[in-house]
Amino acid sequence: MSWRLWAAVAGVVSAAVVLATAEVVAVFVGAESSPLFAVGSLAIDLAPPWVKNLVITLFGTGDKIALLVLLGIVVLALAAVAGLLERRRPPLGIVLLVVVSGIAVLAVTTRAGATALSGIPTVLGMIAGALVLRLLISRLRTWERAVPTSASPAPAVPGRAGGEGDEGSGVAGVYGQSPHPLHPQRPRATPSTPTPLDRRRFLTATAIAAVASVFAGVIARSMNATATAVSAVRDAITLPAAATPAASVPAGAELDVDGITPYVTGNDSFYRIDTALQVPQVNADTWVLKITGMVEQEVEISFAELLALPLEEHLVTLACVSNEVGGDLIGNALWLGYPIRELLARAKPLEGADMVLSTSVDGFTAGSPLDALTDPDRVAMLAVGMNGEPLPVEHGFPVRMVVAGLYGYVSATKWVVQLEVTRFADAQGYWTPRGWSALGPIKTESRIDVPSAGASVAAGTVPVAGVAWAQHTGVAKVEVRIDDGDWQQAQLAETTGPDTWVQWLYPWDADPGSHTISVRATDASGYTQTSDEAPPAPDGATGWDAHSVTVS
Ligand SMILES: Nc1nc2c(c(=O)[nH]1)N[C@H]1C(S)=C(S)[C@@H](COP(=O)(O)O)O[C@H]1N2
Ligand SMILES: [Mo]
Repeated sequence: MSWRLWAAVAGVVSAAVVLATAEVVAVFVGAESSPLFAVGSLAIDLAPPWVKNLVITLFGTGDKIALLVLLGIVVLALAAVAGLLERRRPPLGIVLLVVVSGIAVLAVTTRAGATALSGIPTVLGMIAGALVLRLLISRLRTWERAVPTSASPAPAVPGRAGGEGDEGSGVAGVYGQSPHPLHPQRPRATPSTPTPLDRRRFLTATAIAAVASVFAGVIARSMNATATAVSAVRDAITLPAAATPAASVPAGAELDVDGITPYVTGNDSFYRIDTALQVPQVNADTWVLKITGMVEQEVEISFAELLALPLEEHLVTLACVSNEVGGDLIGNALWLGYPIRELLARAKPLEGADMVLSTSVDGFTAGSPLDALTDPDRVAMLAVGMNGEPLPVEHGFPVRMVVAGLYGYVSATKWVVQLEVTRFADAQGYWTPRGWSALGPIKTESRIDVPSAGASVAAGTVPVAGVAWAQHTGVAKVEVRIDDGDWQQAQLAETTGPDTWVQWLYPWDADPGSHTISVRATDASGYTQTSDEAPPAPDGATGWDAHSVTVS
C-alpha cells in the first residue's frame, strides 16, 4: 500500500472515531443529539429542489436511503482527503475535520427540539477525531522516515524529517524493496534489517481506533436508535380521557406571591431520581405487567388492555425520601392511570401476604405495603399519563406506579413490569439493604420559598410563603415564627385534596435588622412537625425549615 493510501485510511478511521464518540456521548445526552441523522436532515433541507427531484426520480421511495448512502460517500471521501492533507500539509487535515464536524454541530443544534446540550456529542467527537488523526498521521510519518532508502541504506541522517512534497511509493510491510530517495533511514542497530516497530506502532493505533470505533459505535447507535424509536412510539400515543376525572384545580390553589412554587409542577421541571445511568427504553407496544407471587391467579396485562380500562385521574405530590428539609426533591402532577387495587383484586392475594414488590425493567424494586395498595381510600395507581401527556420517558414511560403518601423509593417504580405479591419477611426493595427503612410513609413537612435564605428585603409587609405537605393525610395548619417570637398562623391556599402539597402565606410586618424565619406544619392527624433534626436516611429528614434574612 502506498503512503497515500495509509494516510487516507487514517483519515477514514479518524472520521469513524468522530462518529463513534458522538454516538456514545449521545447515549447519555439524548439520542436526538446524535449527529448522524441530523446531518442527513440538514442535507435534505438544504438540497436544491432539482437535486431532490433527481434523487426521487432515480431512487423512488428509496430516496432517503439513497441520500444517506450519498452522504456517507461524501463523508468517506472528505475523511480520506483529511488524512491526505494532514500528511502533506498539517494541520490542514485537522482543519478539514473540524470544519466538517462543525457543520454537523450546526445540524444538531438547529434541528427542531434541540437543547443547549445537543451539540456536546459532536463537539467531543470532533476533539477525539482530531486527536486520533494527529496521532495516526504522526506515526505514519515516523514509519515513512524509518523505511530504508535502499537495500544497502545510505548513511543515516538523524532528525531529518521526511515526507515533504513526497509521494510514497513505499510498499508497506516490504522493507527495502521500494526505497525512496527522499526517505533517508534513521540510525539503526542493524541498518540492513530495520525493526518494523514504527510500522507496527502506526498499524496498531489504526487498528485499535478502527475496531473500538466500530464496536462502541455500533452498540451506541443501536441504543440511540431504540431511544428514538421509543420516543416515536410515545409521540404516537393518544391517551384516553379519564373515566373518573380529577377534581379541577380551584382558583384559590395558586397564591399571588412572586417566587412561590407553582401548585402543579410541569413535566420539564419535575425532579427526577432513579438508579438508571441510562433512561430505560420500553416500547409500549410490547410492554406487559405481570402480577405474580402469593396470588390465586397470576395476571398479565398489556398497555392496550390497560388503556381500555376505566382510567382515573388524580393530583398527587410525589416526594423523595432523600429530600433535605427545605429541599426540592418533590413535585405535584396530574396522574392518569388505573387503580392497582383493581388488578390485585383480579389476582387475589393469598392470606399472609403483606407486601407488593414492584420491579422495573432495569431491575430497581420497591416494596410497598399490600394494604396501602388495596386500600379503597388511598390513591395507588399504575400511571400512564402525567399532566395530560404520556409519561415522559425519564419519568417511567410507558407505565409507573404512583402511591399517595409513600416516598418514591417504596412505591413509585418507573418502567414497572412486575408486581410480586410477597411478605416483608421474604423480600426487600432496592434501597432497604442499602440502609433505608423498609417502610416509607411521607413525613409531614413545610418549606419556605420566599424570601429566599440570605435575602435582603425592605421593611414593611413582606410576604413569607411556601408549600407544605402531608400526602394522604392533609395539611391542617402552617405556622411561621420570626426569631424567637410566637408561632403565627399562615394563610393556607386551596387544594384538590389531602394528596397534594398546599401553598401557604404569612404577611410579615418586618422591622429592620437581621431575622430568622421558621416554619412548621401540622397535619390533619394532629401531628406537628418536630424540631428534632434528622438526616434523610433511613426514613426521611425532620426539622423545621428556616431562612435568615436582612430587613433594611
Ligand atoms: N425504576 C426506578 N423507579 C424508581 C426509582 C428508580 O431508581 N428506578 N427511584 C424511585 C425514587 S427514589 C423516587 S423519589 C421516584 C422519583 O420519580 P421521578 O423521577 O419521576 O420524580 O421514583 C422512584 N421510582
Ligand atoms: Mo427517592
